[in-house]
Amino acid sequence: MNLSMKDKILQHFLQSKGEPISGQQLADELGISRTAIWKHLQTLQEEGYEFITIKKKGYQLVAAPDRVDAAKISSFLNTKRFGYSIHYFEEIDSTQTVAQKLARQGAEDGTVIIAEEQTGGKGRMQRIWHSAKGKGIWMTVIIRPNILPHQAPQLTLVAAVSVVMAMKSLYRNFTPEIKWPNDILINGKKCAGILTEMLAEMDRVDGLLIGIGINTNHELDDFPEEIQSIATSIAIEEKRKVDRAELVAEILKNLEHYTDEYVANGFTSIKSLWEEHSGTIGKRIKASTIRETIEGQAIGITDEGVLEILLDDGQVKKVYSADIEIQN
Ligand code: BTX
Repeated sequence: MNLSMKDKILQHFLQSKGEPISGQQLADELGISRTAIWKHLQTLQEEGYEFITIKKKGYQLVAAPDRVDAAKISSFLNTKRFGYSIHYFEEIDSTQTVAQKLARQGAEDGTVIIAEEQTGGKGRMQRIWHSAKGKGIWMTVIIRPNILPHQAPQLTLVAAVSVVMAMKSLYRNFTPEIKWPNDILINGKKCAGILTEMLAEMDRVDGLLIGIGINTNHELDDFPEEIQSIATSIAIEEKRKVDRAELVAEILKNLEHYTDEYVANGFTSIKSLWEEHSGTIGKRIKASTIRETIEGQAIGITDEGVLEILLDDGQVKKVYSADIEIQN
């Protein structure tokens, strides 16, 4: 893990779960002087972490700011390679843009770009993704599976499954559902969106940028008015604020696991997990494509992630890209 010395110190405190740590012990373990430890603690205090000194025991972390920085995420991380390189920003235009640059410079598989706030968050098809400061998870994971360009949409489905499974393992008060292609809805409202971009040559994928946006600790009025009726957050549905770093770590664990499973064993198990958690399959829907509007019953997805709709006249239509509305 490429943590700075300051982050390594912080990680020790976060993992100590409130127990004091002796300055000498920390200095010995990290191979630096006690003065250097003290200086790093000063910097952390300036960033909003609060420490107290306990006689004969050392320093105790008593308050931490609500951030999704590398040290915080690492303290929950349980992966083999994903999340070992984390690029954290207070504010950024879009994590996708930075990810693109880093991927071109050779960033390793599982590199994470995450920000507290995005000023130019991107949705699909040039749409805007609202990314309020400190409220959500706005991150891109660079992955480098050995696949062909036509398989890339399947990895988008892997990402949706990873997010839903992470929510299901951490929260109890709601059931998230995937809306084709890649929205995560809770009680019919959008809580998360996924945007996948690809760096590829004709016959080879260099990398995929899996952009994940999750409304996490928003109250309703943290959303701009125009989306208040269609958006929700985990905090609204779970009825409590949640730890964003814990959710990030859980998603990274799943994304690594399901990507490896996909590369080793193919798409079948991912496809059935996706269908199992989908709120679209089996429902009557209206799909608006650039050319037409189609109504019918969503009956499944193909191996390419294409949606199949059974029309009233018995024909099955394949939809590659559309906005869909689920009808009651
Ligand atoms: P999408 O095109 O499916 O969704 C965009 C639409 O969703 C908007 O037109 C608006 O109606 C609505 N919307 C915008 N912001 C929100 C929000 N916060 N909650 C609910 N609804 C909203 C989905 O695109 C893909 C989003 C990916 C976002 C991530 S964040 C990290 C990464 N960086 C980046 O710039 N984008 C991705």
